[in-house]
Amino acid sequence: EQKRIEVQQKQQIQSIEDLKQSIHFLNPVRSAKASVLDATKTGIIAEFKRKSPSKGFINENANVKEVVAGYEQFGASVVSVLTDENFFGGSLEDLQQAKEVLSIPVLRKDFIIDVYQVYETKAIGADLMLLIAECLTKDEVHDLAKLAKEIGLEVLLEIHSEDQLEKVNEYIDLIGINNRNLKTFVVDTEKSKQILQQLPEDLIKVAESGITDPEVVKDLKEAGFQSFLIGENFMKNENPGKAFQE
Ligand code: IGP
Repeated sequence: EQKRIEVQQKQQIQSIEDLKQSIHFLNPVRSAKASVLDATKTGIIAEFKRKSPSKGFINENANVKEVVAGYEQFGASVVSVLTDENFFGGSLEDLQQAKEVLSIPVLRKDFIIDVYQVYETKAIGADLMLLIAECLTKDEVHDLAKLAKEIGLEVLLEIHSEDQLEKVNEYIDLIGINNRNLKTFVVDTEKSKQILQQLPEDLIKVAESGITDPEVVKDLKEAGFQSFLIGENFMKNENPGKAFQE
């Protein structure tokens, strides 16, 4: 509720009706699923993130357009943009700016908890929306994902433990396993590999967080992950796009 009020304040209270009006339903969605599977790209979802609760500032003054253009140039399949301001120093505007210079799909990374934010996600030009199982009931995941699909967004559901698997439904396109515990910040890729064994076949499987070197990517790929969400390891460099290339 608090989050919803803040979002509305930031937006100068655009009504949900205004948001619905502003959505171009016929805009072709850039499919993240397709882009991740495109063999000419790397399968990496490269994230634009200025700061994080675990690290504080990573790259405070990064220029969003420069960074994401670099990501695309060097083979990212998807770009993720944090729009949460409180914890991650992001904004809706960051995502809008990213979208202006990209031709690959853009993921809105935020704590989505209600219908308003789903329309907002579409209105700012995102192609794909994150839902975090830990923050939502099974019914909420269902309703938000269903709405997202209806208005032309793909959905990435993030889970962190086996018991959250029951929240997967037919509206989910990609499933992310977060290597990092959101409460303790501990990274554990072995646990993610175990959970992977139990995922439905037809979903695209994304390994998220704490990936710091190519060896880890190789290991996770061999385990069966098709995509890798990486932020800090790129953002901590002065030129994150170039860091991606290396
Ligand atoms: C990226 P990292 O360790 O490479 O910067 O992680 C991404 O996985 C992380 O930012 C993230 C996140 C989230 C942020 C994963 N799930 C949920 C905010 C909300």
